[in-house]
Amino acid sequence: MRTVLLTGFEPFDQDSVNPSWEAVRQLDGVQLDDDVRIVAHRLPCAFATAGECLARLIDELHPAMVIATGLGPGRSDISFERVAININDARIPDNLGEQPIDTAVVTGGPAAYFTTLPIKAMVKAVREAGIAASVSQTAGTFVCNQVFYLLQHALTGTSVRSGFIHVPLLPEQVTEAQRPSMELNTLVTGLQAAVLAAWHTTVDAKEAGGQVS
Ligand code: PCA
Repeated sequence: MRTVLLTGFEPFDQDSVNPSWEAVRQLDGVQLDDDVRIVAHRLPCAFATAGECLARLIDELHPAMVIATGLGPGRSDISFERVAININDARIPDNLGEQPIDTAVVTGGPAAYFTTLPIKAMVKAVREAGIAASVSQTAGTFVCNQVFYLLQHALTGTSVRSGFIHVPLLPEQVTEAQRPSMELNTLVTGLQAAVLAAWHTTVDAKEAGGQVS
């Protein structure tokens, strides 16, 4: 049996839930094919421990694909990250009180890594399920970007594809009316469609997903 490792994060910044973990935990054990299933794990929201935790999971599980997810407060759709950059610049402290400013994720590492997931096909699959999705050109500079960078760094040169997805807040987390959110069930359905598309797509779709600045 092969494994697709799906991770979500613990809550951070005074939130009591993190929709990324609430959604991926519901996909734990889901079968993608006869011999492939999703295994879901939660990562700590801390610069010092998140990467270690992910590295341990990769060592133990030998996954055939890895998709990390996190909350992007302010995101209005399921967003598929294109690029991880080699910088930590935290606007708020992480869950261990650490707030790195302008430090490298990996000293001497490349400036950036691209996702190795077929993100255009994944966006398409989620939209076909009637759920809002887009390509995102930045994963931020907090713990999610760090984990995304470390993930791509660890798997570079292997055949294991990997990447990162940001999800919106849940409706119950939104106090100001104008902040976007997405229902948990919608997130679960969207993420499942995305993971399935990733698993079954080797050559990405050629569809516009960029932005004019
Ligand atoms: N979102 C944060 C870190 C953990 C999470 O779920 C981020 O976007 O960096």
